[in-house]
Amino acid sequence: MTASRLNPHLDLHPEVAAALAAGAPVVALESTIVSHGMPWPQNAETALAVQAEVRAHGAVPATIAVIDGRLQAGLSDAQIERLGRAGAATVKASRRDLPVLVAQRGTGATTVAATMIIAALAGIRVFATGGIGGVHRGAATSFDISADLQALARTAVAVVCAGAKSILDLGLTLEYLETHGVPVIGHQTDRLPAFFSRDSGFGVDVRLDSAAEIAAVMRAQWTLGLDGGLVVANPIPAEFALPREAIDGAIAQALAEAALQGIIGKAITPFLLDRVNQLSGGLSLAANIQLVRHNARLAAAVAVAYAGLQPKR
Ligand code: PSU
Ligand code: MN
Repeated sequence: MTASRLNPHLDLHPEVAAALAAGAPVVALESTIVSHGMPWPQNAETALAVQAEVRAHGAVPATIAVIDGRLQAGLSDAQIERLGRAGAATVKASRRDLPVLVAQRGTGATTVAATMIIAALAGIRVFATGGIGGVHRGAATSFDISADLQALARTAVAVVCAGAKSILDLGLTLEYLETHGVPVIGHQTDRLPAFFSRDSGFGVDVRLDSAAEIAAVMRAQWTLGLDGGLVVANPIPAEFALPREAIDGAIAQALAEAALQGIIGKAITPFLLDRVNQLSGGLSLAANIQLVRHNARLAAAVAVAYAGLQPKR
């Protein structure tokens, strides 16, 4: 690891440091999906496969986490394996956890929000994940709105995802993003995808069909001085999509169990993800793995296109 000159708490993997110095494409990847989003060993296997997808499509992967108080962009395979084995024993680190982990030299797996913040500190503008957090169902009384949405409002990173799971209220999530000026781009679709399914029933803000068009919007946004992020919603490939009915029952049951057990705060999303995985059987995990890999390929193409728009060094 190389200490970054950009921030005293940031370390870059040498390969990431070299790519950034050369203006070469880099794709950030999150680590909560490893620790809290999938079971061992598929979590670590998927993290490595996703990194390989990014490489195969011309960019350098930078999986992000906090290790012993250091913000790290780019992890070793051994570090990924450690996060995968530890699973939910690792702290799930969102925005507000970062200062505590840094000051106390703790270790945390970063959510979309925290990954965006660290990516931006490192100068990485494209990030691939599975699904983003959002406004939870019942938020009118629970106030549960993921910090991912505030990070999207203020952090200049494009997040390639398969939309969001319908454990969330997707309509309210779109309203929140609109209020905060976050473009929601559909890649080759005008429908907002809902993670396992290609259509949530809601539309996106704009449909763009190529990585080059997406990169052009990113560049326009940031040269306009509009500092926030963008959502690039990339629907799961049709051959891996699950019928809505196959997943709706699992989501309804998981939500009911969470309410019964009084699960709230940062515990709720991991609880719901885990229960939906269990209740829908191996089917949902297989789809999850495929969509993350698919997002990594698009993110690499967007990073390549975006790097091509930057002045040469
Ligand atoms: N949704 C998924 N898979 C995930 C997550 C959300 O389908 O792995 C993870 C991501 O790391 C996301 C986080 O940033 O959960 C959101 O948690 P919360 O709702 O507590 O902000
Ligand atoms: Mn929450």
